[in-house]
Amino acid sequence: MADIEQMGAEARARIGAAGDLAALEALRVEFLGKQGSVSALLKTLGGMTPEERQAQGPQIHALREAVQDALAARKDALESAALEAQLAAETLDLSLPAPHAPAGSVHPVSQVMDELAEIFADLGFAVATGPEIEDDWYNFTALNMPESHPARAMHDTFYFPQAAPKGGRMLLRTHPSPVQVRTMLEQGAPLRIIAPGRVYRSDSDATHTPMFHQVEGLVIDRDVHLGHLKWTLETFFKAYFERDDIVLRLRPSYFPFTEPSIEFDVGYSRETDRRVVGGNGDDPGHAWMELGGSGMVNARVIEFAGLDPAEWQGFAFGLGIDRLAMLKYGMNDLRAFFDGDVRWLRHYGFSAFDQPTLSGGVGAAGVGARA
Ligand code: FA5
Repeated sequence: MADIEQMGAEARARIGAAGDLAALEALRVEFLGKQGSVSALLKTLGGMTPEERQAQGPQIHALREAVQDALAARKDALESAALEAQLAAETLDLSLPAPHAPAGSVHPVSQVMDELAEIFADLGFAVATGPEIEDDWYNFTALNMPESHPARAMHDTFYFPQAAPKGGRMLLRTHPSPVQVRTMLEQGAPLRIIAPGRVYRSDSDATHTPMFHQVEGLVIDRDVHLGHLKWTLETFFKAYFERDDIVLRLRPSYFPFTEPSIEFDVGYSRETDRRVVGGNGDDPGHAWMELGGSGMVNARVIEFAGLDPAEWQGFAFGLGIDRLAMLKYGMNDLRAFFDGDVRWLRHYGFSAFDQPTLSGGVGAAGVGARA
């Protein structure tokens, strides 16, 4: 009995002195493990007479409990001491200012694309898309430009070596006009869509870059005429530039996929930056900038797209988005759009919170709140 009490006192003393959790675990194994000294005592109970067991059993069980309690208490004490030490070492001053986080900005081209989608959505146009790596057939043939058609040469096309499934070679689309054909084939008529996106041509100067952006528009319905096209373009430009005095100069032109075809220009100020001005581009200090091409969809294209031209007509237009951005926000050179210079982006970029809305004035928030 005295032995058991002494064992208990020694075990408690050693547990109380354990310096860390590893030492404590070693003591647990020493006392309570399979080969442990307290476990060995418990095993002796089996070989005792009932009287001996009655006398010694409670002490041996009490010893085991005392050792278990001492181990748990020491573990708690060691763990809270470790936590206190950690808290003392890791100070966090919540009154310090937040570290500088580099703020990104929305590229003007993305902003203008959102503005376009907002204005055309209000006129009932849905957004359609198509691949940038395009089949020769959709980019040219179905748009009434068979192989060896002279208009193909105007596009300075980037070709891939691979043959295209529908003939010719694969290419980087030179305009989003193939989306016209793809959408008519997929959805039939009537249709009212815009297709904004990247296009590619081997071309480079202050108003031409090898990759640029266009938005294609297409309306297919019964009884559509040139007046609808003119109204749509004028309504769009007034909403986009947010001024009612925009004058469009319409010039007869030629595109194989429209008949008749019209190119349109707006006046801009040549004296300061290239910014759109209302009124006549022929006024002193002003000039005209070509913004896009358009026309009534050629009957051949409607046939290629699987529709009956006797029943369905329509108009289409293609606008240079980069030039639209240039004229609204006053950039001088298109090439800087794609240099990735953060100083340019900081100056001309938009805050991600400037979502263009018609009710808020498309783009008006952007001008005042550049990132
Ligand atoms: C076309 O691409 C026709 N697909 C437009 C069209 C669509 C006509 C539907 C009729 C019906 P064009 O090659 O002119 O047309 O280009 C249209 C506009 O894209 C130009 O007016 C100009 O604003 C812009 N653009 C053309 N080339 C470049 C370039 N290299 N860099 C920047 N903008 C360009």
